[in-house]
Amino acid sequence: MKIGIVCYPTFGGSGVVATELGLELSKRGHEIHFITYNQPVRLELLGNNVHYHEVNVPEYPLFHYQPYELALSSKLVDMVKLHKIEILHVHYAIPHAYAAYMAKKMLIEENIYVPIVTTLHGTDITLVGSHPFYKPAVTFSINKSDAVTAVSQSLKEDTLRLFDIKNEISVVPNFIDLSKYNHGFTDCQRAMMANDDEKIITHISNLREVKRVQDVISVFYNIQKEMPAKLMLVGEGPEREKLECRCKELGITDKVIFFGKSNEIDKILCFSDLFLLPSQTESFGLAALEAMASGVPVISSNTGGIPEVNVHGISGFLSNVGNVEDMTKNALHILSDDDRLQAFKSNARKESLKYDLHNIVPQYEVIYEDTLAKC
Ligand code: GMT
Repeated sequence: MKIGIVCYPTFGGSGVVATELGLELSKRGHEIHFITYNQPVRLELLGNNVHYHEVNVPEYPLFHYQPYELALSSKLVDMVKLHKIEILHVHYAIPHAYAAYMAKKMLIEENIYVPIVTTLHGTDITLVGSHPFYKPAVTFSINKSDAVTAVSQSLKEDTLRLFDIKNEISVVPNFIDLSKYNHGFTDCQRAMMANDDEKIITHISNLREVKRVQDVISVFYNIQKEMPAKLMLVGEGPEREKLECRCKELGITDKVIFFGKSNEIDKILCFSDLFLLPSQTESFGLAALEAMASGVPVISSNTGGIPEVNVHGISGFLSNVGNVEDMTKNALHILSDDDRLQAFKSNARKESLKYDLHNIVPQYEVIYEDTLAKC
């Protein structure tokens, strides 16, 4: 199949999933066209089957807001015609599903029919999409998609609760390429980060308020009072300055490493002992799955789709949002006994196996085939 993929090319989970999906589909013989405003961060290899088409939005002083949707839908029309793209798969409803629908309508005028598969990722539904300013357009574009998928059962339920949806929503969970998380200890650079007796705690996110990174700092502060430990914070975002100030106030600056954005999270996870994800809302928690694939147990909140990924008492523990005391108790329970830590590490890796891309990507292929067959 010739598949056009629209996504955010940034470090966010939706862009990562879309990129990994495209790369795997290309290995399975499909011709993939990424259509977005920058080369996706994990798109390192452009082979014969993988193409990237940049959407340009020329600045014009009359426009207070530059019309990205318009530029994207025009680009989609051009690329569908030029490369004979058969299906468009858009990740994150806003504004991608809307722009794809406009492209589809323009193409119908030229007797070209290209169906749209929309994948909902989380904040496009729970935070941004349900805002009254966007809600009618999001409802419309979900209902006009030829197929709709959500990355967790929880996100599907949220979508049905928050919007008036007439379309069927299939749950296709996020996935990872487990082979990338299979490091032997030879690849690990633990010694550069911490002493042998120090436990390494990690958090990876875009450091936005919804991630509750202040809770990460609080849990870590409690842990390091009980045992030697270091905190690795990976990612960039609006909360960073506040977090640095908080670490200073608590006197733990020398124990907290801010990595910024990283393309090598597997290398950081491979020397981690525990992963913290105390988010306010989380449709899936791809970062938690990436940690588990590296054999890192997860202490998380029990919000949204996280309980579908992190299994309480097996791959880690779940607590109510904001319950720092419970998260601390659970973290210390895992970290304070080496045999127990090893058992949780091995369970975390085992639980991640069901999300291997070889199990999940074929589910998208079936959706594409069914959608094309219906046209
Ligand atoms: O907030 C983020 O983590 C970024 C956001 C995105 O769209 O890139 O992530 C959402 O999609 C990810 C991939 O499907 C999910 O793993 C995240 O849980 C989801 N984030 C939220 O729901 C807050």
